[in-house]
Amino acid sequence: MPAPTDDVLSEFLIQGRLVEMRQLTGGNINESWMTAWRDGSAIRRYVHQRINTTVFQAPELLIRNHLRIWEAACKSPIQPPLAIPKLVALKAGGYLLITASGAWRTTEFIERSTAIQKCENPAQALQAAQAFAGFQLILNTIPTSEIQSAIPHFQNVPRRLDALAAAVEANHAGRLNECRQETTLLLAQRQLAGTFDQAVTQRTVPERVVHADLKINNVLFDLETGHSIAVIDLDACMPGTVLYDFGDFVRSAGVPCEEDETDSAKIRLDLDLFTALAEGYIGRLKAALTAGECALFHLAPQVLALSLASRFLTDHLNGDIYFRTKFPGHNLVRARTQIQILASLRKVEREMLQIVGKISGLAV
Ligand code: GN1
Ligand code: MG
Repeated sequence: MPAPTDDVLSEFLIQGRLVEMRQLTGGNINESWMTAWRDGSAIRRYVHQRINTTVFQAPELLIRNHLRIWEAACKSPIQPPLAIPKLVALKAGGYLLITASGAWRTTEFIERSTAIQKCENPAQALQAAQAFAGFQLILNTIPTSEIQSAIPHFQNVPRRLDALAAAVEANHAGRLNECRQETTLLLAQRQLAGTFDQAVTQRTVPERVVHADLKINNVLFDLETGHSIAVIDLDACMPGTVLYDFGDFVRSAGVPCEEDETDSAKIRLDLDLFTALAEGYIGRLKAALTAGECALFHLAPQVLALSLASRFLTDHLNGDIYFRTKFPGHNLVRARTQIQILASLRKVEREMLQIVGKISGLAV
């Protein structure tokens, strides 16, 4: 889809002359561009996003949630302070621009920052985890009734298996034969899939507002010090469980490879990275966590690997209609990587339980 044109950019309250524009290619759902504007001697940068309205059917909800979280972040006493993207207003008021070229939103770029695609070492993992925990401390101040999920049932893993079963049944793109083994394996994981829902229903795990996209590339690091300074991509913030977030974080940041890695030697959980992730996240949040949450953190990454594997495979079977793909069969490659992550997590389940037990103070 085309880049934002002048008639889109000129609707936002941005001063100066456009001097640079480049596409940011990291996301699987929305499309993003960064621009730089010269205003006298100052250069200011912005991020413009075309919101995927097939996925986010009520984009105004994203703005409402963002503003509520912004308010909570401004009031938060956490130290060191954590930045989140600041929305840029429209000249006509409001923050969401609907045009023939899409639903547009602009945020200020967080200067002197950089994102990473995978964790290089435990120190980086610890930094990222502390930032996500800090963000959770901010979210903990927002009642769940004040944030509305932009994607219904997003964290419901059993429904992800139902969607996979339906995709198998329909075999829309005629691809079932190449992935029968994977679908059978995933569809057999009903019990694991129900882990969170069961705990929430039994009230051993509370519902909180959570980020729901705790990938390593959603933390920004200070270019000079390497300290984590910001959390970005608030689109999936919704009521849910921190188990979902921690699971997503570990399955992405604890396995030091890309999401479409094919070299099986690289697709395994690194326990040193895991220890740092758990120390930074669970360690910092400890006082706010319940025993029910602490008892399931070691299983959460398995649930998330299962969920994402099912989502990628479903999309492959449906003909790649949800996640952006870079080559034919991309979603199948991604699904296989998550399946291997799931197997790797199973092998070290006991070690993970012990590490979490030590950090949370919960006897194992
Ligand atoms: C999508 O677009 P991105 O990278 O922020 C997806 C997440 C997945 C992730 C996998 C709204 O996030 O749930 O975990 O891809 N976001 C949505 O890389 O579905
Ligand atoms: Mg995202």
